[in-house]
Amino acid sequence: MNKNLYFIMGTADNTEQSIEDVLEEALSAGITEFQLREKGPGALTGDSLLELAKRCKELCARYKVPFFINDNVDLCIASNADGLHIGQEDASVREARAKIGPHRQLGVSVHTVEQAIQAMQDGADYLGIGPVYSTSSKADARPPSGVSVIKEVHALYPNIPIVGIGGITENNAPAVWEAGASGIAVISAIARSTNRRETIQLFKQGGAVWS
Ligand code: 3NM
Repeated sequence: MNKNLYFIMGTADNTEQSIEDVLEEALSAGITEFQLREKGPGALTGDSLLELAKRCKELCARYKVPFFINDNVDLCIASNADGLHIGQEDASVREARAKIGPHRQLGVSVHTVEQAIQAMQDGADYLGIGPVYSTSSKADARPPSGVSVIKEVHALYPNIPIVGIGGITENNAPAVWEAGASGIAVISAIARSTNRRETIQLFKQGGAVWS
């Protein structure tokens, strides 16, 4: 991953538009990863969730953008997703790696340097570090830690791909790049944008080190 704009969305993140409509617009505007994160009010389950995941996978494939599933190993495999993202409270990293196989990407949310080292040892391909800023998109989010953990992990392991997450907008994104992140993950700034194409362009222009 290198200067990536990683969009995350579920049904609860925009009650006015379908995920497919938002996703298609975001894909055509230049996001580089998509993660389906189906949590909270109105979250789909069972077959309707699987059907949604398959439609998202197809859309992403059309744009050659990797499709990730949040916290659901079975759905990841059933929808033929390109990757899985798990948190500290979800399945163990080793177990998840064993189930999804060596070719799918595995992302793990970490909050400390120790967790970062452990996740990489256990088979993570990239780390999600946050919340950088305060967020209303995650019910059980921790207090924001700014960019300090990103800086710390990046200084110790400059080659580990880090994705900053939590309250990141096109305006505060530059500090996250400067801290050493190779990607920025965003829910509300894109899902709730009233001018999605412009928002995505601003994200892409805003990182001085964007390539
Ligand atoms: N994980 P928004 S913060 C899904 O800190 C998620 O691990 C976080 O949404 C973490 O861009 C977060 O709207 C929510 O703030 C990100």
